[in-house]
Amino acid sequence: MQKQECIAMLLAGGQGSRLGSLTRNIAKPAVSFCGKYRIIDFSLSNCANSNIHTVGVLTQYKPFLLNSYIGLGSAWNLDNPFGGVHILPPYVGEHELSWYKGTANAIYQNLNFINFYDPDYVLIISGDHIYTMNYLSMLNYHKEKGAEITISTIEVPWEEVARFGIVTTNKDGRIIKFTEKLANPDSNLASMGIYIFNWPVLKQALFEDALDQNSENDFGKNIIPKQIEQGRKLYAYNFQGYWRDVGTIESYYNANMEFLEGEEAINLFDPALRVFSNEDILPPQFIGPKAKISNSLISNGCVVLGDVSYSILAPGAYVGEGSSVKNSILLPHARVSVHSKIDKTIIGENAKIMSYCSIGIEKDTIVHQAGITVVEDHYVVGKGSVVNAGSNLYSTR
Ligand code: ADQ
Ligand code: ADP
Repeated sequence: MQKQECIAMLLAGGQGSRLGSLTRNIAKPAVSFCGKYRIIDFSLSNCANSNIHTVGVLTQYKPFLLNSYIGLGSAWNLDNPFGGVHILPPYVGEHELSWYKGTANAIYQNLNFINFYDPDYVLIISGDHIYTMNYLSMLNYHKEKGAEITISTIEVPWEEVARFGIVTTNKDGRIIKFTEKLANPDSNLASMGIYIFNWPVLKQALFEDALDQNSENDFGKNIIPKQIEQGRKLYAYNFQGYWRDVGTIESYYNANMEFLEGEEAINLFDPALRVFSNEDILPPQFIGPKAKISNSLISNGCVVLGDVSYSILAPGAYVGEGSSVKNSILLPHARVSVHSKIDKTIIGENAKIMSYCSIGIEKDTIVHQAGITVVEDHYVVGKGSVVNAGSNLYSTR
């Protein structure tokens, strides 16, 4: 074993209940994103691109697909003799039969893992963010500032501040105040939930937190505010670039669609910050003789016989003859049969829309069907659901 300067702990255990039926039976980080990727690809690729070769992935909710997807980490170049990707399921000990409580508890239960590598720094990241970042730039900043803890931050629109931890800094970038998900904070500089800790500082903070009966064992709610209170040196690393927390259907839909706009989202062609994925090997996409496709991402294994515009098709998706798909996202192996019209819809993995359906198009009878939810003005067809032939679904909102 080679001593590592910095190892990463990737939090991938959240249920993602706000993604509703898309996370039925799978953890949020394993949800398909932007065609050929899954959400966790971005964080794992960032580790590889930052030369962080040891990554502990903390799982909890429905980890099966996530575990098999990550495998040995070869897809992200993270399989190596001196570190690698390690899946860390919740500890079930003799006296303790508990799942991870908060994010801090998840790391606390794996202190032995970190001890084994005895790093100087621990990078804590999350499995449900879409961004490319070289963590070494953040680590350099952490060292330059002589920080004990560095939090990566980004300015978010004022309407969204309540979804985030918000920091206030002095002129030097030192964090003087941190509030977690408050309705009216006094800044819009949000924590990205990405932290670098000096390892001894993290260890001590987690031990103290574990002894505190009133703590929810959460980084945002407990650990960070407590460290500021204790006078620790916390700095904000102001990240410049694209970053999205895709925790809700709206943010998930919008982030996907941003990849069709080109300029604003991530440059997926950047050789220094490549995004890797462990996509199944599938045949080349087949575009039929009558198909019309514009402004869309079409992945391997797709068959398009109808019309597709402003949409993203994940591997193995199918659009039958006479059907049209607009402003929509088809997740892996989703199927739209013949003569159906689909607009502003997310179709979950393996879900099927039978023939002569209309979703989100005409204002007509509203058919309620199991497996379909309406979020804002988008339809979500749950993973594995079937929409019967001839159904007409339209939101009156
Ligand atoms: P949230 O995004 O609400 O806020 P949280 O629910 O704590 O954060 O989840 C963070 C990550 O940890 C997610 O990837 C989740 O899947 C995972 N996770 C949650 N509980 C876990 C557990 N017990 N075991 C393993 N993994 C777990 C946080 C910060 C805010 C910040 C936002 C930015 O608290 O301050 O602004 O992230 O998105
Ligand atoms: P699938 O093979 O995908 O199950 P079919 O091609 O057998 O579907 O179509 C069957 C259903 O499609 C019928 O029950 C009917 O509701 C609907 N359907 C068929 N033709 C029409 C049409 N011209 N207009 C509207 N709905 C139709």
